[in-house]
Amino acid sequence: MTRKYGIADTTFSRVDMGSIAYKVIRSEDDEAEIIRYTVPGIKDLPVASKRLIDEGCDGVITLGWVGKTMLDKYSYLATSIGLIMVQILTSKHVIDVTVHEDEADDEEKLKEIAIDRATKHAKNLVKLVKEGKNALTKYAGKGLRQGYSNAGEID
Ligand code: RDL
Ligand code: RDL
Repeated sequence: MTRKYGIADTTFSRVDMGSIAYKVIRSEDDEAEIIRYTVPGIKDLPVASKRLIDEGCDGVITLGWVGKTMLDKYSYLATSIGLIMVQILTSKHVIDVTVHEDEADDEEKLKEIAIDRATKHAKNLVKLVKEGKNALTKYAGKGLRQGYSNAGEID
């Protein structure tokens, strides 16, 4: 059966992470079907994810961008709870890639974080969908990070 991946992204985002996720998923799973759904902002991502799963996606990656204000941060908290609810209701992974605008001062660094985070999590999603529960077990406890270099294991 063809594996099916969903990509949910936003027009609010300042980096086109949806296209990055698309390319990574395509190169990691060349037979896959990929459906992309672009919405205005992060609070629209939970329903977009749910609809992608209802359409048969085995897993979804969301790509969101959070502004600097408290209101933006509350919007992300609501979004995150919504995305977790979608996962619980559907028993499917919704891998949440979020870039917080205050993670870096300059735009180049923010873009770097966005590309790294979207790329690494797209790979994580493909592994989880293709191989299941133990796909990431060989990396357990390794201090892996997305958006930055890895923190590493404490020995
Ligand atoms: O449903 C339409 C909008 O309410 C929805 O798209 C929101 O996610 C938009 N939005 C905010 O209202 C907000 O206060 C966003 C942010 N902050 C944000 O930081 N990032 C977004 N959307 O993607
Ligand atoms: O769905 C993919 C990720 O969003 C998810 O794995 C998160 O749990 C990753 N994550 C954060 O986004 C974050 O801001 C983690 C932490 N902080 C954290 O402190 N510890 C984690 N994950 O294990």
